[in-house]
Amino acid sequence: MGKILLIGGIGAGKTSLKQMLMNEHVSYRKTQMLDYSKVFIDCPGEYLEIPRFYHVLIDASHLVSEIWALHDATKQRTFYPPKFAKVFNKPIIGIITKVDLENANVEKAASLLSYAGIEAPFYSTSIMDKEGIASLRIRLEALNELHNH
Ligand SMILES: Nc1nc2c(ncn2[C@@H]2O[C@H](COP(=O)(O)OP(=O)(O)O)[C@@H](O)[C@H]2O)c(=O)[nH]1
Ligand SMILES: [Mg+2]
Repeated sequence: MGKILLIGGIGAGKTSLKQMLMNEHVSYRKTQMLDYSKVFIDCPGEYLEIPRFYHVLIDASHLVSEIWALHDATKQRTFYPPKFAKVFNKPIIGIITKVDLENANVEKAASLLSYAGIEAPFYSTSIMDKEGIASLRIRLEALNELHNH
């Protein structure tokens, strides 16, 4: 099973994106604990924001085939430490969320993801107008195809 670990700060849009991709009803509910669904491991944002929880993310990364690192396009600062991507021994892709919002700054978000050691190109997404959702769904299907053989 090609599982995916979702990481990102509180409110970055991890649960919304997961719900949209899993065709779940998108509703706002803060994640209280690791949510092991079939495909995604969805962690509370605190695990990225509070360094003493980093080990939980690192442990969870051993269970997945890739990591999706989210950054909210409206946030001018990042919780990712420099080169954070390098602590994981798994492929990691960058996803810029909330690009529909007026104050979204995609270039700034891209530079913050690069600072975290994540390589471009990044996916720009919105759950409001569904930008980037089809590309991510294709990636998800390809990953599952690969790991189910
Ligand atoms: N405008 C807009 N709001 C979003 C988007 N994605 C998530 N949100 C909102 O951002 C808030 C936090 O989302 P959530 O998925 O709970 O973030 P999480 O803490 O990373 O799981 C919620 O109010 C969502 O409705 C998006 O693409 N566009
Ligand atoms: Mg959540």
